[in-house]
Amino acid sequence: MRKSRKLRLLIESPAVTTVMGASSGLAAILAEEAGFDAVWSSSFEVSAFRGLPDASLLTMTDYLRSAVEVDRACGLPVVADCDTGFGNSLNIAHMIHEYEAAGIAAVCIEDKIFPKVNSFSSRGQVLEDVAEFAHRIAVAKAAQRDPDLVVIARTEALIAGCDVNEALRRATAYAEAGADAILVHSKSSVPDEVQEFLGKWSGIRPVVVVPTTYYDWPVGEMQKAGVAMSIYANQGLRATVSAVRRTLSTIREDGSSAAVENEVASVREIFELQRLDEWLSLSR
Ligand code: SPV
Ligand code: MG
Repeated sequence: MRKSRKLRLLIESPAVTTVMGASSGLAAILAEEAGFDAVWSSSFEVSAFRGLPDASLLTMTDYLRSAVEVDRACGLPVVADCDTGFGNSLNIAHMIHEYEAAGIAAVCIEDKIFPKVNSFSSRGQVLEDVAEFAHRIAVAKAAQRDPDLVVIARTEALIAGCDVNEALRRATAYAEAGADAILVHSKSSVPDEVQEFLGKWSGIRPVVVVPTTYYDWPVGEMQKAGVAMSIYANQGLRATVSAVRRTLSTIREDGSSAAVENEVASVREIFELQRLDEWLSLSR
């Protein structure tokens, strides 16, 4: 079964589809091992691992390459963060052709203007005109050949300081333009505004959330509120930074790695994640 079909079935099931950020093949393997349903190829993570800010510096090709690496490394469907779609509606049609041909199950585009900056940046966010963005969604849907490819329209209305009614107005326009799902992003420390959105939502399309700041919201509660998919966008990146920082400073201070040996993964564990034995069995 194609991964796009797999993802569609997951979204249509009553349980919340849990999606973990992964921006390397190894991160994807760990997300699969932990039991997540899908992986999120995050612009924030991909940029950060390149030592760059999430500020539209990388190209579509950079992001596609990372999404493909993640896709090949695991059996999970990939939900690709495609920022604002890398340009206008022409770029979006091209993006759909490229991502679909590469086997990516879902793409997500957001209603901000290019160049964009990460949603949690203190720099003000500028929203795209709602009719223009709805047109881009319609173009994306017309461009797909695989009927199962999932096109997620993400509204940044709440991120930009607008109210829930504006988020609903935008989400409705995008759903009517053909979006398969709506991502409503929020930077509130509690899920109140997302819950208000869900309470007023017509339900014509499944709703995706990214509980980065309102993290104290278990999936069981999300399900009751009507969430279809939850994306844990950057916890892997943040865990990596904390663990690597701690390990490096200990080695530097102690002048040896003795104190960290019991904390860090063994070389054998890495071999297992790489499936080294399986690869070696290919040789004569
Ligand atoms: C990402 O992970 O790149 C996202 C989610 O788009 S956020 O960082 O919250 O904007
Ligand atoms: Mg992003």
